[in-house]
Amino acid sequence: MKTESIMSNKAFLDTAESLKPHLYRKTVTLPGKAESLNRGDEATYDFGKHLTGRVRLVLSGEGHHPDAPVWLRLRFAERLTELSESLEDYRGWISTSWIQEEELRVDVLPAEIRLPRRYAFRYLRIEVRGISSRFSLKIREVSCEAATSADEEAPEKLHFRDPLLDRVDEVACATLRECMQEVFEDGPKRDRRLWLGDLRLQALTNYETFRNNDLVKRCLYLFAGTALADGSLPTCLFTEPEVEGDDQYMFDYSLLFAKALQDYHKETGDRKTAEELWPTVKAQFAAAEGFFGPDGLIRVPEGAEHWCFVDWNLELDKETAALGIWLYCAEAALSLAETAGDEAFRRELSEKMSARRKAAEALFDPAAGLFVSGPARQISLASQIWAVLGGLTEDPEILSRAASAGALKIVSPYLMHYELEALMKLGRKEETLGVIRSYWGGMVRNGADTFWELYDPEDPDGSPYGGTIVNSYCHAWSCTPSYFLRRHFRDR
Ligand code: RAM
Repeated sequence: MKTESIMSNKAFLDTAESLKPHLYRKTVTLPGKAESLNRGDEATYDFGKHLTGRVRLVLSGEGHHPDAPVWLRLRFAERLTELSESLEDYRGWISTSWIQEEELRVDVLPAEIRLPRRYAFRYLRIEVRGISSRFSLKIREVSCEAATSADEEAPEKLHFRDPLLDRVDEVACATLRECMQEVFEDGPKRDRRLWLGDLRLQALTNYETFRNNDLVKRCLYLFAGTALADGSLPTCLFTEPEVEGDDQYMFDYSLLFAKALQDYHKETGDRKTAEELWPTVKAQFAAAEGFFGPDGLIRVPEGAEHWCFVDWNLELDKETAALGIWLYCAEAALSLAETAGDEAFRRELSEKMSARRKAAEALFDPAAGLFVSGPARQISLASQIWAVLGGLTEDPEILSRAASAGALKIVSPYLMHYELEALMKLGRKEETLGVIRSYWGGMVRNGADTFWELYDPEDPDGSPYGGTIVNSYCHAWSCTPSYFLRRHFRDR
């Protein structure tokens, strides 16, 4: 087997570096407003669409020669509602430094100021916190040089018969475009980095839209290049000042590397990459073994907190979903093993799959007709979705039965994607479309021009981080309606 000699992390990272994308840049300029601003005044600029880029302000003074600095507070927001919250009131556990807010003192006017950071926003509010009473501030111009590695010409505009689907597709494409930077970022506001689970969904949608397949390849090599000593992959990675994997591992994200690689191989036919990264796939299956008990079922490791993601519903028991994810990714690994000519691994894995499918029968509650999870035998939508995708059931009614039984709900568009995959697998095409209309359409009705990190229709402003001000409202794992619509529903 020619690929068994594992390439070094350095060689993987060199390949990733050679695939660094070109960034397309476009400047959007807004003229200043007529009014001049005094202490306590503010002006809000609406750029009309979500932008990711660098901001420039052109300022001047009016009246007496400026005899004191101007003290400004700038707030950037993806949604207008963020401007009604304040940094001081945020009590959540995520760093407040994510909040896109700056204070600035300008000593000399007129001035042209280029802000040093990159922002993700549609709205900019400028507030004058301090200025001498002898002059006023005039904002002459605000502009943003927006950047993306997505070629905007690439996705042809689709025309659905239903205008809501048109809008959902447009917003989904905008979401992905904004997250396509030097890597597939999860969100350009937060966390601005490459996450494995997000990558798989971004790549899928990219194949139907911008088709920057080298960016997918780059991200796959970045992960392979940041593997830990035991070969397992970090759940996310940083690229600045240099590439470094995070120290966190998650069972599901690590395994989804196999699925992302299989998708990429299917899409591009790039066999060399599939072969070079095959040992990385195997290492994820080796790492996953530690989570199985002798009965072939998953056991949450003692004291483990973030061992597996699945969804942001904090009450979720993840054991059954994790088993489904393992089976789903194992299916992908079987096909990659064939490509890599690794017959021994293929045989061993397929035996394990049969045994674990058998073991999973213990997770089925025949009275409820549903899968349960964990010691409390929790019934969740997540467990049913992954039971379907893991091949544990083909029951076309299972998801609707779970919903009627009051199963624990989904809160992230990430898991909603897998619900759509499950519905499609069960042949429920109309319901898939129905969910796109109601769930992603729901965000559109709430004014989204990019799709959000979290959306719970019963609680649109909910956040697992203790405050919406740190939520990301342009989050790539939310972009997959364009994948479904463009692949399966072009005739609607
Ligand atoms: C958040 C980010 C990211 C996601 C992880 C699990 O921190 O939103 O997109 O993959 O959670």
